[in-house]
Amino acid sequence: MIVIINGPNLNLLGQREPNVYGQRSFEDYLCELRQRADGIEIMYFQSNHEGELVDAIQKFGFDTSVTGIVFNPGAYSHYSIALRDAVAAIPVPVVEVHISNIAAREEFRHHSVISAVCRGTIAGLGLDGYRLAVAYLLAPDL
Ligand code: CA2
Repeated sequence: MIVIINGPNLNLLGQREPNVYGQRSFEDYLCELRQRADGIEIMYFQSNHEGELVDAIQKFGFDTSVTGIVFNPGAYSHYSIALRDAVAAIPVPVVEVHISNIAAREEFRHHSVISAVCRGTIAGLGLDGYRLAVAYLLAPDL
């Protein structure tokens, strides 16, 4: 199983700021991703609350049936040491995804405190970043 975890405000995808985040809701995108995943189960969790995200990282991160976690921590990327510590504590590999190119945006978005404890980071490729992260986690040695 692959788990996708989205952080704060990502429930608003498709409703606001289409110039930055696109016009598609995550649920709509997830439907297509699941169809393309060819029988691989993709679990989805979104929360606007830091502690709930820590709980989810711990829950899925110690679950032996989880192959990998795709994590978009949203704005928490830039300052949540609690989420960084949670990711650092788990054995399941985590790929960080950002829909927008955070390096090309405001200075405060340039640094993610989560990146260093992730297997890798994909940023700026829109929702396609999630598909690429799932593909990597399913075949990291290819
Ligand atoms: O680019 C990304 O994926 C971000 O993680 C998105 C976060 C932002 O704080 C990070 O710097 C980069 C914000 C998500 C907000 O999503 C919205 C979607 C639609 C309308 C309003 C917000």
